[in-house]
Amino acid sequence: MINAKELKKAIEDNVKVLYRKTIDEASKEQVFYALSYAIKDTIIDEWINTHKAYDKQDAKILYYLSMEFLIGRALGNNIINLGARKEVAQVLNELGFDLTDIEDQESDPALGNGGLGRLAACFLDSLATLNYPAYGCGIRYHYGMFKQKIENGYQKEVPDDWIKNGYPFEIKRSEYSYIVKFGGNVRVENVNGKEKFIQENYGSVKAIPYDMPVLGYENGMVNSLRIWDAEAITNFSLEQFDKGDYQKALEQENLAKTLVEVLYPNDNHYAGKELRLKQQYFFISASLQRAIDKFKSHHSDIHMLPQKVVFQLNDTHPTVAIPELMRLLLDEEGLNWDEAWNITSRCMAYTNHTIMSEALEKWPIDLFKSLLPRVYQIVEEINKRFVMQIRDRYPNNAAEKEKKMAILYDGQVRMAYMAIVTGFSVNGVAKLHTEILKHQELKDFYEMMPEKFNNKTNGITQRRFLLHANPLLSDWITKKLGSDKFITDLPQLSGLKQYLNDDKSLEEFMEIKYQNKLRLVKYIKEHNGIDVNPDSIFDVQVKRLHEYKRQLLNILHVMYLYNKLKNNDGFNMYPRTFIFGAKAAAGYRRAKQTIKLINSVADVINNDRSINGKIKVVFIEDYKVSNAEIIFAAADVSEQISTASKEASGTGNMKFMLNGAPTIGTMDGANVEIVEEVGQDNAFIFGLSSDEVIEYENNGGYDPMVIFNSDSEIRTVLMQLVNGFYSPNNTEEFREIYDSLLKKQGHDRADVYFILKDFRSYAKAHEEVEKAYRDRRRWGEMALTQTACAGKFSSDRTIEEYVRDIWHLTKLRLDNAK
Ligand code: 9GP
Repeated sequence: MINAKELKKAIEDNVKVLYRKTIDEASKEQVFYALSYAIKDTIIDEWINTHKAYDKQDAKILYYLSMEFLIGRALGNNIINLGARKEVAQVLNELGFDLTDIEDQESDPALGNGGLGRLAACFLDSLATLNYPAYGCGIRYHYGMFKQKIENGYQKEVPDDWIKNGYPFEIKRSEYSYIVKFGGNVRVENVNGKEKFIQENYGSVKAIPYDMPVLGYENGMVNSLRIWDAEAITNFSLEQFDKGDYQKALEQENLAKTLVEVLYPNDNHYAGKELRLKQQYFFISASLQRAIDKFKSHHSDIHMLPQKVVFQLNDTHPTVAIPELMRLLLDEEGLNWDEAWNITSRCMAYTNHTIMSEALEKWPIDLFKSLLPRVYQIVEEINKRFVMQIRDRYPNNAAEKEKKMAILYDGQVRMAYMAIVTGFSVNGVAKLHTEILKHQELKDFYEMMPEKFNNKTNGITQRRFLLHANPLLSDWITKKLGSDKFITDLPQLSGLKQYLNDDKSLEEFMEIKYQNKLRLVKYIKEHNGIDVNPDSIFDVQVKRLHEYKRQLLNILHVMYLYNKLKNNDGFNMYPRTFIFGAKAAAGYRRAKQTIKLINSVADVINNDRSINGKIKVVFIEDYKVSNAEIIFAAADVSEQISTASKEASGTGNMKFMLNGAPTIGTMDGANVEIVEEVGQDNAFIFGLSSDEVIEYENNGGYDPMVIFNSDSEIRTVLMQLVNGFYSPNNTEEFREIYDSLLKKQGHDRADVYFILKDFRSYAKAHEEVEKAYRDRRRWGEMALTQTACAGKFSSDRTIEEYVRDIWHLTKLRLDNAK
């Protein structure tokens, strides 16, 4: 518990010590640091205590291995989880500062791209809240996800130097450094009749961990997020200098410098760059070496590892953990193959987050082999043994099965297959996704090893996305339910259903939404300079920009509405604000063109006085965790419009739902389960089903030209892409987008994401949205239903399922816990 007097003194003292200033002279940024260090001080004992309890209770530990942790700002979240928001706000008030202003000083640690990294961050929050011993293991990228600027409608990427001024919530732990080796060759020696594999002529770096505290909610539990930084091995370099091997020493300096420099800004798309594989091996090797050492400090028998350690592979990115653990067990621990395999396959579990083929990592064998020569030998052996199994099991069609399932095939290392073959669990992230994996994408594996497959529908943490993001709503819920138990038990929200028939409660709920809309209006004015009408419907699509997520469908529909407004005097439209927020990977042309299109449409529509502000289009620059919180709380409508079958789960959909925004969406990912919870009547569903999409993909039969020729309104919208309507200075600006919808692409089909096919049913669903919104009571009921039914989508539920079915962890007891 925070002691207000002590906290005040600590802030004042920190300002003095850090900046030689008194509090009345301090800037907001200085107060941010002073407060953050004070908060860290209050956490530190619990952090130490938690890790002592790990040791004392000989706890089984989860290592959540992930290239990305999109944690967002820590200060506010830590204060929330300490249960001290009101006290801290009060103390700051007394010192003449506002807590929200101070929180705004923190740079957003953006060590992730989107859903995958944010999920990892939500999981850490839930693990600590539920008392499960766990480390998040990742990379301390010096530059996180780029900051997005919009210039003249185009996205511009600006480096995100998030640690420039130091990050108050991390501790460098040099004592746990490890060496990671790259390249060279492997020499085999015979030692006492046993083969010994020695990697030589390699380059190496030192991996140094930085720990960040991950607080449970008011339970005294503090887990760690461990992110690895790289340094050159100085003494080794000196030795090289002595030998005159100047080049080698420089290479090591360089390797260390570049290794952790940047996060690859690709979401659902793998870049195939050598540096990326180096990053993967770097953090995996260091994390595994540390996990084994930690285990060995309490146990003498390495065979016990699966009882005490479990590694979850967050997508294929950390899969090199499999051969690396084998290497450590074979070469360092001296086990034989069968022993090492037995341990490895019982320690490793894999989560698949996508069926998008461009996201499934495959490494060219030559690259893999030259970078990780010993690890590659092990991959070869794993593959050889698996291929033998295939031949045994499918004597009549072995060649075909090998083509579909072998880890090494066609000059490539197929990482997902290695994870499936080795691990004891393979899970998808929403029911529909898991079914597609089992019966389409990974059907051969499912047939061969069905017992490994399971579903874990994603979730989000209500501590950040309700308590922190929407304090008005959380306070109201607490009042209505007579308790704040929902903070750690989200299904309690179902208690709100009793207010669905209560006009007064519905009005209160709508008033909170209105206040949150005003907060967003202010943000948009400050950041975009656009005036937005808070009485309009806030229709929001925020997520990474990707063709399959179909921001294009959304903006084409806006263009269509605008045409209707302009051309049809009788067309009566409820005012709408279409809000977009999305970053495009720097090298993703089509995505960047879509951003330009949205901004060009915004320019034309927002400046057309003749439509009386009936439509506004806002592209929020630099969508990130901190502004996401403001956006979710203010949304009336949640756009979840991916081509069915493509979005594995989605988690933004859950954040909107929790904050009372009904979904307009396809039956894709977790939308399906959201509809299950709220009922068909409380969602606006449209478009092809996943089965229909897959059927068209496999057997053809869809020609967008037919729609273009027969639907004049759609045709007009498409023509406006190429007649200068939105790009008077360059009619070719959007030609590629136009072509992608109508002309055969690399794929052999046009409109690969079925935008024209789904357009009419999307427009119809929007009409339904408007109809429902016009009926204030109905809308209130619908909106409250979303929040009341959101219980299932807490990451606490997801984590309990992982623990029950995969990790088998035991809750830690904390003696000094509150
Ligand atoms: O695209 C999925 C998204 O649907 C899901 O919610 C998220 C978390 O499971 O993972 C995303 N996948 C990736 O970013 C790459 O596999």
